[in-house]
Amino acid sequence: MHAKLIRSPLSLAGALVLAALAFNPWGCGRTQDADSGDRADWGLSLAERAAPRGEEAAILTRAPQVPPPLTRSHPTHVVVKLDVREQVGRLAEGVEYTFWTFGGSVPGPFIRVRQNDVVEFHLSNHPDNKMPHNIDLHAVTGPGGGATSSFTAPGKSTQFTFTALNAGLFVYHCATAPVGMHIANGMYGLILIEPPDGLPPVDREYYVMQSEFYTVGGYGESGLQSFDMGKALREEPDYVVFNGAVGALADTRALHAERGETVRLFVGNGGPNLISSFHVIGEIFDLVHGEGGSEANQRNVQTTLVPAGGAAIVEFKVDVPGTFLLVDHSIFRAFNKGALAMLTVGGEEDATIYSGQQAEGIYLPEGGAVQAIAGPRAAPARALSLAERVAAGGRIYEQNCAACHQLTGQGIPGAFPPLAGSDYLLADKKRGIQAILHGLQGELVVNGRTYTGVMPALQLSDEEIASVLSYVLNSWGNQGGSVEPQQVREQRR
Ligand code: HEC
Ligand SMILES: [Cu+2]
Repeated sequence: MHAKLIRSPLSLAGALVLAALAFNPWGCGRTQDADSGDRADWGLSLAERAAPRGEEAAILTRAPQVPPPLTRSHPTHVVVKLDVREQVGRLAEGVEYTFWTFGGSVPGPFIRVRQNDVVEFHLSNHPDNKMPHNIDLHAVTGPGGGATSSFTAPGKSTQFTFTALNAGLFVYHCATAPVGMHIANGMYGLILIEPPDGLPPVDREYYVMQSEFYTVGGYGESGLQSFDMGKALREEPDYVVFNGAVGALADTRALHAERGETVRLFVGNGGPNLISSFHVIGEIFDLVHGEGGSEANQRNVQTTLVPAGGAAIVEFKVDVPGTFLLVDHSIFRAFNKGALAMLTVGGEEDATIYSGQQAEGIYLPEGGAVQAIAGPRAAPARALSLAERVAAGGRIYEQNCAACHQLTGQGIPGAFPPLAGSDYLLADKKRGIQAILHGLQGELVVNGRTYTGVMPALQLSDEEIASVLSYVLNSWGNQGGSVEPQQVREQRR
């Protein structure tokens, strides 16, 4: 496995061999040197061997993009410039949050350097910011991982230099007091230290980082939300997300690959508190670099743990097309708190690997038709205006519908039909009333796609059904309109 991971220096020619041998500090490489009998460089001191040549600016990328693999065969002097910005951004549909960010995004930019590179690190704190910040890179050997040298007040810059001694995938984060709050507000990212001979080539590389948010309002409560210290202390997040927001990697923003390609995910966990049980529904990791270490240490893995302040590299070949969901398999986090991303795979079906559904029938052991989910009943105090009805409907939607139809109303391809732009619903809003009152099952075509799932009847009051459907009609570019409680009453049988 080791030999597969690191290209053998013996396979490289002439001077390249010397360079590769000289800068390959891995034990395995040394053994191979000895076996090869080529000792031309053995007289060099350690310092001479690792001396960087040249200088370059690091390419930084925003998640989910990853900088291109390094092609250098020697270490160099790399300049990394990162700035901190405190800014309002989207946490979920209709929910905003004042993020503290590295580079204006959550997670911060992906940094990619080579083992033994000398990294000149500049941290700048935007003058409009309110707080001092610093950075602790887990890839740094030195006090505080750089934090003790990078405390930066708003409007200031600091600089320190480190040598990337150890290969692997590392988390970086702010470590200014209160540390937990700086991390909870979004201050983390990943830095990859490539081994001297790089990682084996793959077709696609992506950057995915999990983290939690603790908001004063509950999940989905709209408006600008602020940090809730009490929930953070109790480790009870309202949101658990990939790449800084609910749906950051869903629908049009999904990751993509074509059938037959190999995919490498650099997975980080900013925490601040939770350990991730990282899983891709419908895929098996062919290789895992557990805890982000430089060696692949496991094959054929279903779910890998990613510790808070830790990482993992997972690789798999996509053999069949479809939508694959990336989740934290602590599953309520995925379907109820946002820890759900999508990888869409294009290409031809392969029935020898996956047939698709081959039979479908109705199985009703309890004799009933559709089972009902009980819910609270709100007593209407007075007639609501359309605006009030839509606002009330938004909350009902988040609690009763979003788990399946998604906060964005886009549904999930193949499983839950969209409510945004649904030709089925928009042709006749009574169908929405019927669906909620009595549930829905059997074949259903929405926007040309066939769905065969089951929607449970929901025990909502006339008032609530009127509100939630008014919200749906007035959201996501739908045509508008309203549903009144009286219209719901008429549909009850
Ligand atoms: C447990 C998952 C689930 C929940 C919760 C749920 N639905 Fe559905 N819904 C479905 C499924 C599955 C279908 C498709 C049923 C079929 O294939 O016959 C559907 C179909 C629909 C349809 C018709 C198809 C379309 O896209 O227009 C509407 C309208 C609808 N749901 C509205 C709602 C509303 C409003 C809520 C919340 C009050 C809700 N649903 C809650 C799963 C769910
Ligand atoms: Cu900070």
